[in-house]
Amino acid sequence: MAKEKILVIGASGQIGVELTLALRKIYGESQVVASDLREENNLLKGTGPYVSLDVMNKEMLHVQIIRQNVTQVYLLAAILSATGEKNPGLAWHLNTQSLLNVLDIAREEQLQKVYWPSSIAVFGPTSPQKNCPQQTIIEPTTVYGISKYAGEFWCKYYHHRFGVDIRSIRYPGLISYKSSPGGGTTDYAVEIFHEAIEEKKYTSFLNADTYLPMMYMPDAIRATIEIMESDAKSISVRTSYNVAAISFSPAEIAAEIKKHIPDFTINYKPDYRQQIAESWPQSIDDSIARKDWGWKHEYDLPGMTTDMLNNLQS
Ligand code: NAD
Ligand code: AKB
Repeated sequence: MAKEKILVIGASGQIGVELTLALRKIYGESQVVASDLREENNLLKGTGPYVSLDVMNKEMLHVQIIRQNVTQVYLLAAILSATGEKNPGLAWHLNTQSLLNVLDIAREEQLQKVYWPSSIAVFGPTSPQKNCPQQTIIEPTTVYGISKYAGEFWCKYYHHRFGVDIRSIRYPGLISYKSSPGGGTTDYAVEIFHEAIEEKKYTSFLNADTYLPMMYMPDAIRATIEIMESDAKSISVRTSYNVAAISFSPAEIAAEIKKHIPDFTINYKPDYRQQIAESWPQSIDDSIARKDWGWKHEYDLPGMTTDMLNNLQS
């Protein structure tokens, strides 16, 4: 069997950096090509091949996939919820056209597998707020959520119609220390750690009691690799899987940080992102991912907080 050759698109972003490094550990440095519109992230430098690539340029993308003998694509390029509301047309265009470009090429070149993430942003104010199930009322109110929901059905369509083996996870808000988040509503949960260490205070753009589903990056990377390595027969959801780990509010994470930094203080100045956060569920039911491919999170709020602070402080 030919060796896998992986192309990561959007590799300099919050997930891309850590996912590329994790994939290189598994498949070998030269087998994982990192690509992005922006410059190579410093953490990736010297760890494997990098190409500058605009996913919207389908011809160039196709050339790269053929030239590099790519067998799997991880598509991470997107505009996230908060930035999307500032330029809805651009967010829709990038988030949907990038996926269609990759799906078309995957069909034509018969790529072995494709990964594309969706988000809890597909859910809207009419979805259940607690333990939001896989299948429920889904009426997103952000352009980001609309683009992700449409994308999920393109994935299902290309799978059923053309046999493209595309797999997807609805990530919650992701918390990481290696690379910075890129314009989401859940970004406060990363910023708070940096400010706690540097300033010992933080002004949250979400209200104290705004609960959102979240996950620590090591769990998210493991979920991504586990779903991609699962037997195709175990993947019953070809739109995108709910996955969950922790749910907390700004007040709760601040209290957890305070256990490590006793003079840390938080205040609240909600902005336009409050409305986005309120449109999303507070917690997610991921029982189907747990049953189908054995998903299980490891980090809870205290474990994640300790690890974030230790890593940022060192
Ligand atoms: P990010 O904004 O940090 O990274 C996206 C990367 O894509 C950036 O490096 C950007 O330069 C690149 N990019 C943008 N336009 C491009 C183009 N035309 N061609 C090539 N590259 C381009 O985002 P992220 O947080 O790493 O998210 C990755 C994926 O995961 C996205 O689909 C996002 O919707 C999804 N997701 C992320 C989270 C989260 O909390 N980070 C949660 C749910 C879903
Ligand atoms: C965002 O806040 O936009 C992302 C997401 C949950 O998709 N972190």
